[in-house]
Amino acid sequence: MSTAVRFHDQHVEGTGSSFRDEVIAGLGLPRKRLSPKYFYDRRGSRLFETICRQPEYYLTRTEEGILAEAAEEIAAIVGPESLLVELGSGASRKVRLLLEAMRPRRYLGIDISRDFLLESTRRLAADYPWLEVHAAWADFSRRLHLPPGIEGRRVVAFFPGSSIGNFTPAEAEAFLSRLRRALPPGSGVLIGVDLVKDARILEAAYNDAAGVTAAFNLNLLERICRELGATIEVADFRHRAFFAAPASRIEMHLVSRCRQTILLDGHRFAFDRDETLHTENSCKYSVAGFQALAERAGYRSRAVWQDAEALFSVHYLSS
Ligand code: AVI
Repeated sequence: MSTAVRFHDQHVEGTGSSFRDEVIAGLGLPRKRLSPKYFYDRRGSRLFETICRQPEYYLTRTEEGILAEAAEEIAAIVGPESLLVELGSGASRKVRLLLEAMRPRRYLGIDISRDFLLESTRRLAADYPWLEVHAAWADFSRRLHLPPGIEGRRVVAFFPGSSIGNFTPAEAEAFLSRLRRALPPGSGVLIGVDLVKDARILEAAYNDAAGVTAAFNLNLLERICRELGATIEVADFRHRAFFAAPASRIEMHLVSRCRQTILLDGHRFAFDRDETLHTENSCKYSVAGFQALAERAGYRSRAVWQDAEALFSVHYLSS
């Protein structure tokens, strides 16, 4: 088997224009907001990797612990799959535990961050010469389909990290039903879901003492300046993350420290002092609450794993 990665360019919409259009639309709303998918340029992806190593950010190490402990059991339940698809593959570290236990024939990593995707899939191809490695550069939150030539096989989708929490529950349900329709019948989904818990633990995870989450949030404004040529005084914004109990979610915002105006492509967006730009929701579920959501999307829950402190859960769903 060659160690080359087969690259599939599915980024048909063109990042630049859709990013610009969404920024202009989001800043024009009465309650300004932007999609968290725009965090992940090269710098944002690197900052996210650093967040995952912060002591307060329990999600990554807890999910890795669950996967390490349950990998053989997961492989036995999931069965011998010919294709493992990772959604939002990022640094592709957790998937190594699954690859080693499941030994699928093919791996497909899908990510919105092109360079990061290429780096991580090249590393997988080098480390697992028995594996056929595919990389698809795509925004799977918008459109989801397997690249030609690898559709129609038995598939397990791996969606780690509680990225499903970055959708609202309604969006998560719609996304899971799209995923179910995009994969061949009998396919499964292995999905990491962060659990609702004491607000202090949650808030600490999104306000790390080293300020990495703050830099990740502010990088969105820097990216808008870098890529879209906007004029923004980034230092006049600050990071804010808090647990909104009624919606069971962490909300991240960028708060304007003063009255100011952002200039972009002839548009002017005025901020009052303390006005916010809402940049992310990170929804937290109970196990039963997530299972009910998955059922509404047409999935059945086949198995759930949790850590001893019930911080995080990993679900196996199939249709
Ligand atoms: C990728 N996603 C699941 C992370 C989360 O926890 O919602 C993104 C993140 N935002 C701030 N810290 C991490």
